[in-house]
Amino acid sequence: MIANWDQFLLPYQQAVSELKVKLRGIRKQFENRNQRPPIEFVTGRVKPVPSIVEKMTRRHVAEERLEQDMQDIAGLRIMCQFVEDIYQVVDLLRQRTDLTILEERDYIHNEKPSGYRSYHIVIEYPVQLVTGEKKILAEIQVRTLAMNFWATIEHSLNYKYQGDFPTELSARLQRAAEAAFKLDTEMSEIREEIQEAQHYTPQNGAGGDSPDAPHSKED
Ligand code: 0O2
Ligand code: 0O2
Repeated sequence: MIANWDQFLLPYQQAVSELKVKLRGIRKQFENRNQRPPIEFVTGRVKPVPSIVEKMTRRHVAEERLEQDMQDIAGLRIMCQFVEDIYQVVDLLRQRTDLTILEERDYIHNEKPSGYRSYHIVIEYPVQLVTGEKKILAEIQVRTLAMNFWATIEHSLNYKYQGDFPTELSARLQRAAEAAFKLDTEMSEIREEIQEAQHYTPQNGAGGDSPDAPHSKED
């Protein structure tokens, strides 16, 4: 077993801290330009040692392969208001030169059997250590607030059942995940309607003298 976990995990801790600052910086930049940020908030964690050891056993990951084969020792989570924001964030990440995207998994269009939805990105990220540069893997999960609400509660209920929910509960959780996704879709549609209404002014839209014509915010 790894003799010094603190030493092993140090580059991962550094990566999580740096990436939290960088990803929160995206939000700040949008705010400074008076634009709605596609990022609501960012969290991050280094996987606790007992969870790493449990996953190594479950996935038959040898100690020598841990760095390559366990992609989520460093984990970042980006929460967004709307599903469209997720894809905007993914595009922004693709353009960055300080990280390399290795894998993308779209669990939004291909939800997991549990009902879980999120967009997962595995990156290679270089950390600068006193011994030189070290490239580590990190997993970024991008999800809406509704997806996060479902995943957080399902994850905590999982502890109770150790991942083995009775069939009836699994079915209810799947239905709850669908309800959360419907809410996401509805919120996006409401937002689109509001945006359309704002663009529809007597100057640029037809029927300006109709009593039913929507008014822009400036009216
Ligand atoms: P801000 O400026 O308010 O966004 P840190 O010490 O902050 O680096 P820590 O304490 O480990 O990191 O926290 P973590 O778990 O990485 O992230 C917590 C951040 O997520 C906090 O932001 C919370 O405000 C934010 N957060 C958590 N849950 C919610 C939520 O439901 N809604 C919103 N809007 N934000 C949430 P900070 O650090 O205060 O920064
Ligand atoms: P944590 O830190 O507790 O969140 P595997 O880990 O074997 O399931 P893989 O291929 O390593 O799968 O990665 P995958 O499926 O892309 O992402 C795994 C992570 O996605 C999990 O990490 C969860 O964070 C999240 N996830 C995947 N499926 C579900 C689900 O059904 N419910 C919830 N709540 N989260 C899910 P860990 O390992 O659980 O770590």
